[in-house]
Amino acid sequence: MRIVQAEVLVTSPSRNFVTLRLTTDDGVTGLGDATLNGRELAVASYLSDHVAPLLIDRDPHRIEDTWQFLYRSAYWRRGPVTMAAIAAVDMALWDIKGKIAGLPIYQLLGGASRTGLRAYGHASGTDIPSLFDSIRHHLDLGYQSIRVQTSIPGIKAVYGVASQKQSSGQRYDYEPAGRGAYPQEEDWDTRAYLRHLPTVFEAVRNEFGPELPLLHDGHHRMTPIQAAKLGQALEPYDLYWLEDCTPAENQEALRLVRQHTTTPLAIGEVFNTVYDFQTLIKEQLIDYVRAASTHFGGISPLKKVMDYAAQYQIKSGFHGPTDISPVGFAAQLHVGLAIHNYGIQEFMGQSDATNTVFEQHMTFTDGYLHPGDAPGLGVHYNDDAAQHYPYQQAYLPFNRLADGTVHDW
Ligand code: GCO
Ligand code: MG
Repeated sequence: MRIVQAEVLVTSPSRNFVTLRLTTDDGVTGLGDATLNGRELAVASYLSDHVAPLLIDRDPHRIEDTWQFLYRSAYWRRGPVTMAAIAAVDMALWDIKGKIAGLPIYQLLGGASRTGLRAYGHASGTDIPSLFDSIRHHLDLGYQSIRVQTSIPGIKAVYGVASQKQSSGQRYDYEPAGRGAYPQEEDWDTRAYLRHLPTVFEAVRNEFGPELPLLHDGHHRMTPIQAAKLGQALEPYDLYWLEDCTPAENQEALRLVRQHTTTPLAIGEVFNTVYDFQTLIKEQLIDYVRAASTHFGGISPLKKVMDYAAQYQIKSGFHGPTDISPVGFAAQLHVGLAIHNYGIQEFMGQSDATNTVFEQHMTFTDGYLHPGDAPGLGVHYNDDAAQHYPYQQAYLPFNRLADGTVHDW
């Protein structure tokens, strides 16, 4: 069996997505997600200019060999562009293998370790009443775990707080990169944030009780000592996790945070390889691995990092915003169902337009996700729907402090 075609598909139903589709000489197709929010065309070029020609005539069954070939033969290792491209190939090959075997990928990874994948949803509000409404709305949708993000008095726009509905009535939230030729500038004040956030969690606990698992995303904005202080301040509210409390390319920073707080820590959505987690896992400085299949080289390395993490009782919390396409999302659901050390899965849901381009077998019932039992990933790419949505340039926002200094967004 050999690969005869490698197509790079770019579409923008409500945000940009990059998808790789491989076809074998028997006509079996496999999909892979290569979406890198705000830098999509770099991955599309990496794939079409440098990877697709190397795949033609290869045996699609040789997943590990192809992964190692792409990783090592490039010489230049790691990085989000490279690893998103390799991820797409890896997923597409697993998809093909599953279709040939007539099995969903989770069966090829060892079979289901649970009946469903507990998911958390994103509640946010510009003030306490709107935050409570958002939490209630998510509980109505079936979510049993809730991420809480709020506006901060004195700060105009904050990551994670949904905007108003667009006048068109179309779904709109903070997640898609803003369409246009330049990133939007937002403002930030860490001291104001550190003062305000514990009061929000106190209000939420008072209203919703002690049981509901609550999460929060610090989005890389704190120094280690600020993160330690926040973790400590949030301890009375028993968070499920505090995410990305520091910019974690400095893994040692987490030692300091860990010394000061028992609030569980989750990190890794911007990581690309197991090496980014090496110290964090070995020294048990985190509790949840936030990698996404799409930015971490695909299904194969995601399974490997979780097997490594299992030795240290560290669990999964895979990154699942809308910039992980339904293809990448399905890939990590299959991994999540198979591994023993599953923790929780982030799930925002995609727009209707996205769901017409990517036809899926995934289900979300009573707060639990399941990838479905279709062979392979269980996702079909609808070319006719996709062609209505050409690529649109888009950038994530960035932050400046009051004195004009650029800060982590
Ligand atoms: C999350 C992430 C996202 C990122 C996004 C950037 O926890 O879901 O922080 O919201 O901001 O993936 O493209
Ligand atoms: Mg995050």
